[in-house]
Amino acid sequence: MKACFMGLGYIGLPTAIIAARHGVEVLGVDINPSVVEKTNAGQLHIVEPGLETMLKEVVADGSLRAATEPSAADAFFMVVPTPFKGDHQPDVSYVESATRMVLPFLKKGDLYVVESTSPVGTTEAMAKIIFDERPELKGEIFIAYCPERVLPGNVIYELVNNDRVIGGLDEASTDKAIEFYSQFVKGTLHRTNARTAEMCKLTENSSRDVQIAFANELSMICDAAGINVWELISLANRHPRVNILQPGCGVGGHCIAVDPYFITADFPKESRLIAQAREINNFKAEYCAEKVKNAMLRFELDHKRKPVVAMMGLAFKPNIDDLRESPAKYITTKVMQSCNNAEILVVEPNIKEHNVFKLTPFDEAYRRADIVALLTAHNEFRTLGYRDDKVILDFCGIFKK
Ligand code: SAJ
Repeated sequence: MKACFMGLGYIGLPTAIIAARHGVEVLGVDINPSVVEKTNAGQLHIVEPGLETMLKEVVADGSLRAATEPSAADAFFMVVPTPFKGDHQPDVSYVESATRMVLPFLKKGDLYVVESTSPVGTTEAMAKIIFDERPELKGEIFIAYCPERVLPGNVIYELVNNDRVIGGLDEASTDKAIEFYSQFVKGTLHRTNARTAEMCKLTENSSRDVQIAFANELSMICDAAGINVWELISLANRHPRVNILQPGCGVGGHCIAVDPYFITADFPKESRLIAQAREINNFKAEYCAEKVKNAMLRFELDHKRKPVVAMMGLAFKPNIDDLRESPAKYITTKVMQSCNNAEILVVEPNIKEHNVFKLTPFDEAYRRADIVALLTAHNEFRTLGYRDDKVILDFCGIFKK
């Protein structure tokens, strides 16, 4: 069977590689020629442990090939970004343009799947585009929505082992999509309709966002009340039905900080909690920036000199090099903008060089700084000993102080 994956990013490329390893003849399509060139050369353009070896194998045995244009296949997968535009309105234009690219190649019996995180109704909207242009295909092709659930950094395992939700526009489409995914997914494939599957993806990430917002709100309450939030959460979690997540300096990444807006944009009156959670998590980053700035003013008043400040971590979560939507990066930028000539040392152990920030090794920054803002809980920072002679702002629970 031939499959065509539209989009060779963080999800499209790994899925294409895994499918190719399971006997599918795969064409990977990306509008970026350098991604296509690299992929055909067996070089991975994303960071994902273990994946490059697999890419080399499937390119070498001819089961995966990349191109900038699609061609005839038995199954087509839309795995392109869905960012937001304007005031957090979902932008499905990439899904639409990928759909228009495959339109001329669709034929009787083909499977068309949207994997991109999408607002409710997107699969139906794409079906309308397809049938408006190709009315003869009505009832002749299979259309489904099947979101991914993988955690970057653990993609190879999760792509194969996680359960998946598959929602067709009709029962036959769900069957056909399940038949495809069962070639390489060991997890259970749960059947539903397309709208429920779309909402399910948004629900999963919104659920996590709401839970993190609860932890972040607690951290601000505890700060005002003089209570150690880390101890508090660990004690509360001893209750058999309580499981509070960890506070941090905000929520980042391209999923959890984005997907809830796909619900709030379409259902503003009904999604007050989800919207509020987004606000709380965004506010937490502002709050942390203010904390650092206030500590700097206090230091200057007390010591009659400007402090040296270490901003520890730029990535959006521990032990990765991904800075997308990162609250740590946002806080660092805010502090630098108002630093009033104080020396700011920026630390990100997972990145060698950055085009905006001059990076300092983590141990050197920790040694030299008067004020240390711990923004991302990287493993390296856990090797540092707590120092009473510094002002330590432990936003991510390294020392749990
Ligand atoms: N975070 C906290 N406290 C916590 C846990 C996380 O502040 O207790 C923060 C992290 O620091 C980070 C943000 O939340 O800034 C998001 O990190 P994450 O590890 O929770 O999630 P992502 O964005 O890397 O991946 C999520 C996953 N979704 C869920 O766990 C419900 C993943 O399974 C999805 O496939 C992915 O989004 C996606 O692509 O949608």
